[in-house]
Amino acid sequence: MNQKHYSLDELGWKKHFKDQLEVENSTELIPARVTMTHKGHLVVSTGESEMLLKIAGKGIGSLNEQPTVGDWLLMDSKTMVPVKVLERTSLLQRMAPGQEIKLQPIAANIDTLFIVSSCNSEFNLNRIERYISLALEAGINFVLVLTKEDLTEEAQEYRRQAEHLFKSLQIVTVNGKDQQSVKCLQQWFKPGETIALLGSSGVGKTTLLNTINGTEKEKTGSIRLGDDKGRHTTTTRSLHVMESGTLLVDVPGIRELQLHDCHSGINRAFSEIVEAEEICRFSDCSHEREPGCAVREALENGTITERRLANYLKLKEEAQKNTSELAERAKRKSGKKKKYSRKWNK
Ligand SMILES: Nc1nc2c(ncn2[C@@H]2O[C@H](COP(=O)(O)OP(=O)(O)OP(=O)(O)O)[C@@H](O)[C@H]2O)c(=O)[nH]1
Ligand SMILES: [Mg+2]
Ligand SMILES: [Zn+2]
Repeated sequence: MNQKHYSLDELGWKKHFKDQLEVENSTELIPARVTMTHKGHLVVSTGESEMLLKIAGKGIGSLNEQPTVGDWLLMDSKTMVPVKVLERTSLLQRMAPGQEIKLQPIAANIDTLFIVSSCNSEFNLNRIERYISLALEAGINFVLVLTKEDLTEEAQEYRRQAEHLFKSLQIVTVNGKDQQSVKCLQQWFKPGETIALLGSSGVGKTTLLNTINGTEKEKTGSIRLGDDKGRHTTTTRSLHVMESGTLLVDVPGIRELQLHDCHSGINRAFSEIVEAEEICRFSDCSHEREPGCAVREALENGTITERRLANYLKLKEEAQKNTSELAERAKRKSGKKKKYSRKWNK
């Protein structure tokens, strides 16, 4: 963030958070928003000043949640130690990449998600459906932003393909490097509202931020020739106040967006399949060969596509597997705790 001073409202302080502070009924607590997270530390802003907080071991002190960019914290006004993460209006999270089975918060208190994808070989319908499911699960507004329209003659073809992904999906095609071109995004810019930019590395998230901001402040990086893959240029999650009063969150490119506990999001993202499933005669139907299966029928008459059905089944299975593995892990952990406390109580 820049050095300017902001009011709490300008940082996105809303009634939902004010109400929680009132319940605390303490003049010793002051709110601050997480404006940056990086390995080992995070930065919070009270509007008046910014502070760097170290994350020791698993988290910060005894906080009730692992804070992420966009979160509101209550700080002890004397020690400036965070004592609480306020309940969020929304949370975008995924399975953490790597071996360990755990969740990773991506960004909190987001009002609108810009799903950023490019008009090149990065464009992938299955992947966009993941982001749509995530936004629907989080209960937030979402827009598909297709960048690099200036590098292809086919931008409208990309848009046309994406239109079928969700009823009345909001889609814009832009040249993220051009100020005139990104003006179409202004319709979602509202003071105090927070927008997150999410997508693969190299799609131009930081470029969009810089162009909207009118500065080249944040580092961008070229993509590889041949496969259009980015180089993971951005390594921090950061929140920026735009001139319009909107707050933009830029995050590192996402390699893999593994979903968990996303049942309602997936169902809403694939409603035509769920509708066919509901009228299917067989409660345990695999929708593969069963004669009279309503899903097969919908495939034949074109209401459902093979691609969407396959992606729907894949996402559902993945989300279920991740949810049960997380539950299993939590059970194991609480079992261990009980064992220790029993030992100590002897
Ligand atoms: N021609 C053109 N180039 C673009 C556009 N958007 C981004 N680029 C270029 O694409 C490359 C990647 O852009 P970045 O903004 O660094 O991408 P990013 O999504 O932030 O990538 P990570 O930080 O790695 O996640 C840079 O060379 C940009 O100049 C666009 O709309 N048109
Ligand atoms: Mg970036
Ligand atoms: Zn069936």
